[in-house]
Amino acid sequence: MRMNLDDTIAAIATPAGEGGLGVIRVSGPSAHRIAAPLFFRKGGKPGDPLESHRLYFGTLLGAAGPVDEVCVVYMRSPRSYTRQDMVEISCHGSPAVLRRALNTLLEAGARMAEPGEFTKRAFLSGRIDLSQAEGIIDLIKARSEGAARAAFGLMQGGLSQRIEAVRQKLVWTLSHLEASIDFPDEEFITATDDELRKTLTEAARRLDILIKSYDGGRFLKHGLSLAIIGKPNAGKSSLLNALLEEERAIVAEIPGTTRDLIRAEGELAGLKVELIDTAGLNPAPDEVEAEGIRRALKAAEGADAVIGLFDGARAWEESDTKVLEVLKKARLHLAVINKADMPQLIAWPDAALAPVKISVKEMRGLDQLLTKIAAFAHDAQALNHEEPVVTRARHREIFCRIAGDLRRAADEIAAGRELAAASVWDALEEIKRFTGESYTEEVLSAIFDEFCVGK
Ligand SMILES: Nc1nc2c(ncn2[C@@H]2O[C@H](COP(=O)(O)OP(=O)(O)OP(=O)(O)O)[C@@H](O)[C@H]2O)c(=O)[nH]1
Ligand SMILES: [Mg+2]
Repeated sequence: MRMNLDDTIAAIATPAGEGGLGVIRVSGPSAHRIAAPLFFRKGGKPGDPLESHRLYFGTLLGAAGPVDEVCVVYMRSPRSYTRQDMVEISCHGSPAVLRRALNTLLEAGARMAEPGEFTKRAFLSGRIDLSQAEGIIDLIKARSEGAARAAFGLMQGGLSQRIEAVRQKLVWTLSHLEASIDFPDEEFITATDDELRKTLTEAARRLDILIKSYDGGRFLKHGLSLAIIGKPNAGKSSLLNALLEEERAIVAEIPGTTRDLIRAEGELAGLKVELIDTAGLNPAPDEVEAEGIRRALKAAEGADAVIGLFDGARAWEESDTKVLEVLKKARLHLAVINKADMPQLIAWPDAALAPVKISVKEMRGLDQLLTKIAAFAHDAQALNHEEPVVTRARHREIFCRIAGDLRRAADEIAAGRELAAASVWDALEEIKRFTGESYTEEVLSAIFDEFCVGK
């Protein structure tokens, strides 16, 4: 990706296809010089200067005549998305019109923008830090309410503020550490070892909270995969259909109805979820069932969370023991007894694992089940809107390294303040990587290549 900020770039910012409106953005030092002569407003003439932050209605002119009736706004630097001079042109949302309008701008001297180049300029100009740029892309790509909320927080600088608070503590700690290193003989009053240790561990603890929010955050962004396992006829397919509120999987009285995995995406409790219905774990399967069971076990192993579904209307069987065993291997697991509308013959064998009781037939207990599923994905902390949630692996890795540096620094104070100071410096370097104050071209490309053209 080119880094030249002096080029004036242009791109269509709205998705391809028919639409009420389509928007073209132009950013760079020549934005006004390129765009203004192409715009003709009633009572004016082409090339009339545009006032900043004022919406104009008129005609966009191409070499071969008028292109479209448009609204145009000029945003003078630094009050724009990129902090550069920008022009935004709203045309009718026709791919043909937009292409022509864009070509007109390119012929007049703009260069086609690369993916994410507008946001990259916003970052390079210092309007946003790197994590906020990441929030913007996450927001564009958010597929559920929860993901959008987390991305919005990141874009607004929710995580940056937390990290800034940590950084200030580290700067304070460092000033005390270094004062006693630089002037060992003087009677400087610096914080005691205990005070410094306390500050460092407290900062590490704050990072732990953020790190802990990652699982919930990751699920918010990518969705939670949830496999349903159980013996034949327990009602797995019925449960999948009920949760999705559509007849996705075949339900029948005949055991062994589902033979292959059925994957379906849905939104449960504001959360993107991929549900996986599986073949019943029949202890004496035929050949096809045996393959289905292998796939079921593999799905349970690979899923983020597993529901073990038991049939309350039947006595406990060997196949239930197998289901329970597989279930408990999953880090996030939930035992559910179905068919609560029938006389209960099941004797629950595991005092340590309390099952949720439901009846899919009568739609009973499903709310409680949904609450438990939501709790899988975001513990109370991640659900709390005030708290930023970590959704990106890059952030989690950096926070883990910082927390490690700080704990090491706390341990090192007793052995020598120089040692501890070096560890705090390491932590400050990591913070710069988070904000993008120090970056490599590789990291930037990895982030901005995710963007679409026009953002
Ligand atoms: N009484 C009662 N019947 C239910 C309930 N849930 C499902 N069933 C019935 O149980 C039978 C089996 O349901 P399925 O959803 O196909 O069961 P499954 O676990 O997917 O079965 P396999 O695919 O064969 O492993 C069907 O006749 C359902 O109508 C319930 O809550 N109460
Ligand atoms: Mg089934």
